[in-house]
Amino acid sequence: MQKNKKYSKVVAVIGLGYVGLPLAIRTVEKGYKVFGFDLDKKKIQAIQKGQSPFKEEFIEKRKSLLSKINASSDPTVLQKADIVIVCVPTPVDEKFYPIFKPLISAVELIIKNKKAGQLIVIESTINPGVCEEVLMPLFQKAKLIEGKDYFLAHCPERINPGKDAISHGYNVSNIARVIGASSKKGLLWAKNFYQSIIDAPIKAMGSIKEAEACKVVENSFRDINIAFVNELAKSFAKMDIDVKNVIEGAATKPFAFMAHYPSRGVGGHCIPVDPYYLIERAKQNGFDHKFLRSAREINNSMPAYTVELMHDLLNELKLPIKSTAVGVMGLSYKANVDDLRESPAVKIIEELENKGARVIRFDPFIPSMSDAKNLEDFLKKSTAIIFVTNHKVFSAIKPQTFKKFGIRAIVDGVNSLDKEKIKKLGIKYRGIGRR
Ligand code: SAJ
Repeated sequence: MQKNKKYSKVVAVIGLGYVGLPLAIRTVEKGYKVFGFDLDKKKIQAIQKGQSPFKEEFIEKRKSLLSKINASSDPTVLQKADIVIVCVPTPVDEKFYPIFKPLISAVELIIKNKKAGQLIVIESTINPGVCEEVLMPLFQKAKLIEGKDYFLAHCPERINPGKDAISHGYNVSNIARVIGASSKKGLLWAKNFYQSIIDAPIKAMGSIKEAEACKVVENSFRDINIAFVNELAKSFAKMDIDVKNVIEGAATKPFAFMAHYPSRGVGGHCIPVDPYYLIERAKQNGFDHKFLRSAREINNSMPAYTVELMHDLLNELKLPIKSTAVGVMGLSYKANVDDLRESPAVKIIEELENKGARVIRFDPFIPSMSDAKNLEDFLKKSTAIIFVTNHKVFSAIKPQTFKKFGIRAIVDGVNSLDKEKIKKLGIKYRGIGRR
């Protein structure tokens, strides 16, 4: 482990999930003394035993560093830190209003266990204005002055769950970051800290609000691009044009085009959530993001659209969807993670059950939610399949295997199966915008 000249600097990370745990490991790897705080005692015990509480390749490759994190659910450890980094979830409620409770409780813990002059960095995704209008008042109430008793900065997280240096090339150690802060000293301190743990540019923004805006803009950009191709998929399906081929064709243009792909829906704790931050915040300031809202409506419609495709195929087979065993292959929101948050699979299962189908769930990453002990058992139990998550482990399945187990119809929710081979075997096939 490389000794870092700032070894005396002690860092505390609040929230040891997909964002906080890789960050804590990376900070240990760069020679800092790190306290990891989380309310979840089971998670703390796992980390203390050197086990990762969830599957993440970045962590798997640095397992030996887990036990070097001083993991604790005792908030007094925060008093020992010079830098406290907040990585707690910021979900939205059923009306898509941002829920800041976890963030506010984390800041209240910091205040209760404060050490004079700490740098507090918020990594959780928040909309413009939250640091100054929600968090700083908490410090003011405790008579703490920013720039003297504490320094506040925002460095929005940019992790890629499920992708690692091998497969995707990006992880917490090499993704460029932006930082905004309320004071010059806080900005400099935060920039120096992040530059010491990340091998990529760290951009200082003009204000904390600009940094807050970056993350919601990045992820809204992704959401609207996915909505664009999802709408194309629905339209091209009616014109018998294979949208995946067209996107791959358009992507040969070496500039001014960025490929996104239609699917059974948009899941995860970032993309389907962050645009609502912007929509809500802008509404409070008298602006309606019609475009962002309609993109969200299009993406939210994809799970039901996917189930309708399955219903059509079963009708073609004169199989009533009622009591037909429909397998949902993959439950997590994207490949190679065990994360169900906002997963389209949840909505697809709901829609199938509303139609009376007998749902067989299977995800090797989430055995506890599976109705089959393995793939063979899953295929045996299913008459038709909706392919929801293209885990690497599924890529080896040959179309003949579906035939062997008598699968009658497949809706390829991630457009990643070999449609021609499947159709040649006499299995009904629909993709999202391809047939
Ligand atoms: N999806 C599509 N079509 C696409 C891309 C994604 O339907 O073309 C779906 C995925 O299946 C998934 C959802 O959208 O259900 C989100 O996918 P994602 O690849 O964006 O995965 P996330 O949620 O892990 O997004 C994170 C984000 N990172 C941060 O917020 C720091 C996002 O900004 C990254 O672009 C993304 O990882 C990434 O590229 O891996």
